[in-house]
Amino acid sequence: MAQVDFAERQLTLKLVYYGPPLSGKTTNLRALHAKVDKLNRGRLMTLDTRDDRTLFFDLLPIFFRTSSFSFRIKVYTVPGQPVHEATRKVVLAGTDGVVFVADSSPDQTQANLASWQNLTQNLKAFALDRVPIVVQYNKRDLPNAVPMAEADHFGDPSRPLLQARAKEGEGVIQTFFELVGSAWEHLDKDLHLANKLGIDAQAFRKALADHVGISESIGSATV
Ligand SMILES: Nc1nc2c(ncn2[C@@H]2O[C@H](COP(=O)(O)OP(=O)(O)O)[C@@H](O)[C@H]2O)c(=O)[nH]1
Ligand SMILES: [Mg+2]
Repeated sequence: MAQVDFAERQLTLKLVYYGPPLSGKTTNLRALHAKVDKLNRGRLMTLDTRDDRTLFFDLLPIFFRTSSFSFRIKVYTVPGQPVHEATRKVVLAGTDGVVFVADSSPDQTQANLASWQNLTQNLKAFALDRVPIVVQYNKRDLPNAVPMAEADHFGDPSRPLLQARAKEGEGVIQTFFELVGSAWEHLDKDLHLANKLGIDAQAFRKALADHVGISESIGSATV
């Protein structure tokens, strides 16, 4: 759950990039790190997965302030390999939203589904099954990428599917903004952020775009 400190006028959100092994979660974070102004982000911490370690994840802190409030967003990735289940649970605990990075490669269809099922199971165990999930189909550059018309909607035909080529930085900011906006709206229902902070969802999205966004993101962030 988000931490909100009214005395310090600070809100901290936790977001997690989830998905099968090698779908491009770390690449998303690297691209975000490269695109966000360095005044608005901390060091990208990435730990390479080796089987003799117990805890691996990437973490990118992003922050910005408005005239009245400061915001911190901690963005994590989880390791996708089944063996790292314990790490996934630790990282997922208390999340305010999830980007599910699906792999567009046709031979990863089953791996996508297995990871999705693992995600929904873990969210349920944490009573987080209502947090927003944004699905991103990454690696759209692959010549044999699964056509979007045939892509799995993971149980909800009306679920929007975002597209990305994270390696080239395409679609990364859009995905991030989509999730941050949805996470705000989700939290607002419980915490009444708009009332307490004097900033509504639209103003929050605009502040995010103004402070963290780059030109390519502004349009998509405000629709
Ligand atoms: N073709 C292609 N490869 C990608 C893309 N994004 C990531 N990759 C590659 O996929 C591999 C796994 O990426 P990584 O971010 O480490 O995956 P993670 O295990 O989900 O963190 C790397 O070789 C990346 O360069 C993409 O958009 N297109
Ligand atoms: Mg990774």
